[in-house]
Amino acid sequence: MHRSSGKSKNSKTANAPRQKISYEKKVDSVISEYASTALNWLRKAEFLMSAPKLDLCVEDTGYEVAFAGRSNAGKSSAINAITNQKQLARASKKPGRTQMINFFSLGNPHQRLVDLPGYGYAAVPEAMKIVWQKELENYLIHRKSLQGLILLMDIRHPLQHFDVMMLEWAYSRQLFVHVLLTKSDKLNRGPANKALLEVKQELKKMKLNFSIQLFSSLNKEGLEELASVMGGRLNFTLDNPTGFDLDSIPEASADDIEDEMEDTNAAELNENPNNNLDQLK
Ligand SMILES: Nc1nc2c(ncn2[C@@H]2O[C@H](COP(=O)(O)OP(=O)(O)OP(=O)(O)O)[C@@H](O)[C@H]2O)c(=O)[nH]1
Ligand SMILES: [Mg+2]
Repeated sequence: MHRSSGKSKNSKTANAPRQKISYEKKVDSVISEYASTALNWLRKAEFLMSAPKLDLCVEDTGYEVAFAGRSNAGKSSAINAITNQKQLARASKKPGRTQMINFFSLGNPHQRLVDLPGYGYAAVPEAMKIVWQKELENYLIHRKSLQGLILLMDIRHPLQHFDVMMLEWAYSRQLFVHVLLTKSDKLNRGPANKALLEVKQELKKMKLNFSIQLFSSLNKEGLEELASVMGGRLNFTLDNPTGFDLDSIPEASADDIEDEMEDTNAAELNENPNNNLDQLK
């Protein structure tokens, strides 16, 4: 029997795969329309304020998603990547850069993302570390608008002690967690996918049904997937992209934002260039 090469325009077998591909493309395009619109929306991010403690945070209304993880995991860089802004959040080679709870509005003050100080930073004096951890804990326990966490782990050192504590604690509080395995550019494709699979399996073993993805702020891997998750959790819809009456909210001027940024810098505490990462075990 003559076997079709699969290239003939008239053959049924040649048409079949083409139909399947076009169907898949249609489904993908629905997903990516939401993801790319959400990504555009996230680009509206503006610095709102920094707070050293829960009482001083912005009003606890609307929806908030916080970026959490060990110091140096890439939280501030991920916020800059997802919002397509170079210096919205302060990223640094020196661990412990983010020392306050930093709020960013997304087009209106009722939908926010939050950059949290990293945990596991050894070089901070013990007394200060205890104060920070208490404040972080207060925020995580009492913040009503907090929908959940984007939990970042360096793909080369996932699931360290505090990460597991954070995951279990979030589960017990019924907060969602979306895990980012960050700095995926540091590994080749094979090892990166292997790491992803291994962490997925570990989460499954712990009976933690959280979503997870690869992410790189450097080469922008995973932006759309993250934008989709954040949009969903922050109540972003295509029909009513903000969900709020924008006219009723006064906009901050560029000067206000600059002033606030300067205040934040002034308030940031002792930086020691000799600091090393505390490897939590
Ligand atoms: N190669 C690579 N480096 C990254 C990536 N993301 C962050 N980094 C680097 O990792 C370091 C720490 O990044 P930050 O974004 O400041 O980390 P952080 O989690 O906010 O740290 P803290 O504020 O200390 O909690 C910086 O030197 C970044 O340039 C990435 O995707 N790829
Ligand atoms: Mg930071």
